[in-house]
Amino acid sequence: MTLLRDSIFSLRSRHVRKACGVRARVCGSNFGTRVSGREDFASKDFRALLIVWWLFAASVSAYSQTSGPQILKVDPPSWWVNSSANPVRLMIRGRNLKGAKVQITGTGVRISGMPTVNERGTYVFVDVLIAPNAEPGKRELTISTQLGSTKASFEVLPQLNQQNRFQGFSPADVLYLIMIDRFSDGDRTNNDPPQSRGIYDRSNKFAYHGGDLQGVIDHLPYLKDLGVTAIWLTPWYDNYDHLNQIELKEEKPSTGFHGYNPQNFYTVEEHFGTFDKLRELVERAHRVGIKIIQDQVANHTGPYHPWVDDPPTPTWFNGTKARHLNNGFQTWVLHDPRPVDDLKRETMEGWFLDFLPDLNQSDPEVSRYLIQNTLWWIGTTGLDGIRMDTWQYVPNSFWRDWTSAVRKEFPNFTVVGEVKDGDVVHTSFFQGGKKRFDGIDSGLDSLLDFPLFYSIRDAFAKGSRIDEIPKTLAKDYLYNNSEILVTLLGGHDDGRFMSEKGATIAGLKLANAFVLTTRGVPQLYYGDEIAMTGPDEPTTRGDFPGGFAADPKNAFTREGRTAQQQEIFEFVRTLAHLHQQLEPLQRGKLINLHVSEQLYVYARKSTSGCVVVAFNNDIKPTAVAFKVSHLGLPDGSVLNDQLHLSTIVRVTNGTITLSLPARAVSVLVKQ
Ligand SMILES: [Ca+2]
Ligand SMILES: [Ca+2]
Ligand SMILES: [Ca+2]
Repeated sequence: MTLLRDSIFSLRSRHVRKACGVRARVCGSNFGTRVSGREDFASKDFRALLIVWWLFAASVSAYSQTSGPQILKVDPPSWWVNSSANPVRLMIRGRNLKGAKVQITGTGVRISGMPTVNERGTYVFVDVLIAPNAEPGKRELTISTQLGSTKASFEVLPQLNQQNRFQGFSPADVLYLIMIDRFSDGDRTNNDPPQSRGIYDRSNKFAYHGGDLQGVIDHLPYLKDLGVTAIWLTPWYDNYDHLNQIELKEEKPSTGFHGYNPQNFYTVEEHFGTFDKLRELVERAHRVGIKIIQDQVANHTGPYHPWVDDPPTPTWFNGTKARHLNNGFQTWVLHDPRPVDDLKRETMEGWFLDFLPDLNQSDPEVSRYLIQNTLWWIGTTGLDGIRMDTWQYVPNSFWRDWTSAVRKEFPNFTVVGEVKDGDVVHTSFFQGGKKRFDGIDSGLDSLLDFPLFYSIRDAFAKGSRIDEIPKTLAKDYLYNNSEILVTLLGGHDDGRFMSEKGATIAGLKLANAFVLTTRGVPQLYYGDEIAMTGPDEPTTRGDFPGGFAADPKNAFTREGRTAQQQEIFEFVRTLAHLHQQLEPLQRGKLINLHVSEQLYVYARKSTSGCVVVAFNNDIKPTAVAFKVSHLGLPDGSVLNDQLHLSTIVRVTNGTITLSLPARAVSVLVKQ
């Protein structure tokens, strides 16, 4: 009975709070003015009547449900001891939850404060405090209303040891982006799972193809041999289980094989494997010195997320399925100190492609949910970094809270944000480390270097002027820290390098040599090391040959590669290993030595020495001379070309004179 009375009291007090909140402005204007004593008493009587009416209405509304509570989901399902996020807020989804009270049984845990329930009685928010000495194991939640009670499970986890976990990434790493569905099918039993029958079809480029986490585990030795030290995996969240009738591709329904349309932020997509398989991948990658970077989405959900029809709070999304802004991608207004407010709102709150529900991070429950979700994936798996999707469409005020929560729990962690733009002025605005004109430091470490990506494509694929590259790099001062930017020549949202008009293997080699020797954190895209083609999305997301059982050739092995594939593979492998072996390529300062229309020579200089890199992007051979005396290379120094070991140059009169064949690169290191 005590429980019942508490429940009624808590429910009523919540409704009273809400009533006053909603009416505050009206109350203030009507009742706040000094009037005669008689009128004042009348007003008080009216106010009392109003409160009684609200209490009555609240009770009627509370008991209009006719069945006991049902629980469908608890987010997060677990948390670990000694976390900086304590208490952890549970969002319990179910039915008939109006007036719900939550208890937790078991040692070392307790409910903190009163739960709150949304208006439809479909979500309860409640805080759980975990004692530092709480024993790991399952705990039981009891959710009760006047009409009954039900149980749900919550697990206390041990805190993962920091060693070899939560490592972050740095310019010493070589990243490799894998689209899970298209890399390797290591487990054929999950290709057409019972949960989501009928969306696996390798002959359909918009369907699932069977790639999974086991396929990545199986190829860790391949990646290690290639010289990769960190893998960025496209999102592994559970995506919708059926055809997407909203997003038509070539006039046909699509699927969420790419992972960017979550229907559940706390589960691994069943086509990719299980949570245990993910943990196994992280552990086994760490054992061979490879880090794992998770691709996260915080701007939106997939179009079929259960929240779309049943939002946990009235302001969970910006707008509703029926009534919302459409994102017009007027992104320049985001760094404009004099923005047109409506345009800014459209870009920040508009639904991506008009159908991806835009999360409202200004709702404190949304913010808390997203922050905890990020911490949960890191804290339960031990992963090392995050690539955050659609960074610029989320308010900086949220990112400030999100990055500080991540850093508080995992101090070495690194985050790279996706701001897809070719303009350094725009891109650099989003990097953290200092307050911008909006008075906020987003805390973001790194950005995908798209301005440089476009220059790389122009110079090395299309054969345009190479000096566009140093011209782009000359704007580095706009970044707070350009050394940590992630450099790339290909990714999953753009056509492949080799499908650009004019692309050649020679050009692809130059592009790889540049990415792996310039400043920043080099990122490779799966399959570029064997010159895969694909002019658009999703053909740029083709299946890696040999990753799937029926494949006639296995390009993961030397025997399975064509002569041309072997040539580029060996070249990328050599550069990736040089990047690991030559410390100046990881931490050295970038110094431009010579730039002309199709020649670019630079050094990477650190306290341990220097590496000189020279490009001829012209279709005819040439010679170039450049000063090196300021690099600590005295006359008589002899340098070897690491890519053609028979090539030796000598410093004379403080100068190196170098002959370069057509479309060639030299990486020179002092003997
Ligand atoms: Ca599979
Ligand atoms: Ca699914
Ligand atoms: Ca948004």
